[in-house]
Amino acid sequence: MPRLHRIYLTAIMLAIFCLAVALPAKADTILLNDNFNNETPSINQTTFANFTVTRGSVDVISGFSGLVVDLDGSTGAGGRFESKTNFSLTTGTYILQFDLGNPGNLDPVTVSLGTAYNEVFGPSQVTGNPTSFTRTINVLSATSGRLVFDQSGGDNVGYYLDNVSLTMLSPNAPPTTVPEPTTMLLFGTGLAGVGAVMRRRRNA
Ligand SMILES: [Ca+2]
Ligand SMILES: [Ca+2]
Ligand SMILES: [Ca+2]
Repeated sequence: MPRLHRIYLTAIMLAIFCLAVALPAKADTILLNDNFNNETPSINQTTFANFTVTRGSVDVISGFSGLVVDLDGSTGAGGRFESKTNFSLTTGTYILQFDLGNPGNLDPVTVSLGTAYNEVFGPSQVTGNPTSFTRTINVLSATSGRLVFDQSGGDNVGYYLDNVSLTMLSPNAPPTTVPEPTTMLLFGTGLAGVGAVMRRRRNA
């Protein structure tokens, strides 16, 4: 193989290797995934696989995707719907997803995950049936917390909750990962090598 081609090939291989190092394999951890379809339909339901009702009441009813949870039950007091698990949140990135449907409810619901996340959803956010939400939560120092859906009001009409999931991304997964400076340096060296070969070829 001519020397020029060998240098060119080496530079390309180096660049590919550096890219592979900068993008490690993903291994996400699903902490919670619940579509409520195995619950028992009932007004003022108190028994759930993954949640407890710690204030007011909620209903389990047929909704847009099998069974859903009406966050304002039938007792005139909006529900506080809290995960049984007190999640241990190590430093990293978490993805929270859930669907909210709006059957004409005007009262906001507060969604929280310990001190790591807190957001209020009202009628201007929950417009469809269902409206899907995805939130990226960056935990900067280790903490713990339960996932809570706290429905205000007490007119027996709340948001419909469904398809709740919480996933911890692998420690090195995008979008928070910044490649190590040494990796970027190697990658840069590889590109510089390719550039030098290209220039030499042009000048030949
Ligand atoms: Ca469902
Ligand atoms: Ca209700
Ligand atoms: Ca309401």
